[in-house]
Amino acid sequence: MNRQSGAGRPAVLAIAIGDPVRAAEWRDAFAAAAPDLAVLPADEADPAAVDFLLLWRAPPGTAARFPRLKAVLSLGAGVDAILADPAIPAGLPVIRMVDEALTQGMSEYVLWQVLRYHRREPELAAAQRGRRWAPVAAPLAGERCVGIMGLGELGAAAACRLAACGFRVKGWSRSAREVAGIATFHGPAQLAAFLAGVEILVCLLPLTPETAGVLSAPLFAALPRGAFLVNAARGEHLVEADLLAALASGQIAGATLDAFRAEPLPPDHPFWSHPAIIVTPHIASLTRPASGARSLVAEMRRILAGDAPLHAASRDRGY
Ligand code: NDP
Ligand code: OXD
Repeated sequence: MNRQSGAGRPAVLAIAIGDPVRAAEWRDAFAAAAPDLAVLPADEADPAAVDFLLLWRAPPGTAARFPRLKAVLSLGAGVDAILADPAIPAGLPVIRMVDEALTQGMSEYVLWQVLRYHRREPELAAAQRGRRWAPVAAPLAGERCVGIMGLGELGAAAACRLAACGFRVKGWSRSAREVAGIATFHGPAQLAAFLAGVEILVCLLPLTPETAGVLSAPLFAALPRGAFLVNAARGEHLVEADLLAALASGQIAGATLDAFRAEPLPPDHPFWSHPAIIVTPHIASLTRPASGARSLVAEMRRILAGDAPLHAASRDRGY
């Protein structure tokens, strides 16, 4: 770390990740990124000696067990679960995962799914299943309008990747944003203008009280008939019954879903077998331990040096 905790000893990071294999990978990655940082599993640490806590899918109340934390670090970009913990101390910084590899992975996932729908893969796949030779013409990218909800770290990069491929891209955020080559909209008042003409809609919003349930019947109705949906954000953004109804009516022609209200998606959930739904198991972009640990070590160094972290979530905004 090159820095002491302030108590004349190396800084201590405790890891609270449910999956033990993943926890061990992260421990190794932090040891490589900061050999002078003491890293240990949260349940083996002396709570009063822990400076930083890495959290992923830990039970509520976990952070409150450590009285001297300087910050909580999130293994994921989304901090909704951490901020929803009623026991998390009010002024404690919560650091989001912002990492180039995570961003690149998400842009690749979005590009993959957008190209599937753009090139009419569902129709081609159905034709193949029926042994039908059924040529379909796809428009060129410049004739296709893609909308990205959320123009943050992930959404803005995905939007730029799509624009670089020639798509017409619109983006929607909470506050006004300028992104080169993207038509930008913000706030509830501009949502309808954003959605108009969007043939493939990608959700990369954080989960907050304002965004929960945003992917619902009124939003689907504001898209052109036969639009496609890609939700790589959170399951709670989607009103599941509204999607099923929109698919049944043809208002939505297909959906790719990566995040779900219940994960793992229960075996009897209708999404698994729906012919117009692609399910991926929350893999749109996985945080890679090596680069993720480097990003978080940089944040810990800033905090130990008395500087403001770059990627602290805002408690007021909820993301
Ligand atoms: P950021 O915080 O960087 O960006 C969030 C964007 O959403 C910002 O542009 C923000 O607007 C916008 N936004 C927030 N609230 C609203 C609102 N009420 N109305 C309109 N726009 C809003 O987040 P990231 O890009 O890093 O991550 C986004 C989400 O992606 C994460 O929260 C997580 O849920 C999901 N994710 C999913 C993964 C997966 O594998 N499926 C992997 C990683 C993340 P503004 O610019 O004005 O602040
Ligand atoms: C997430 C992540 O927030 O995996 O979903 O980073």
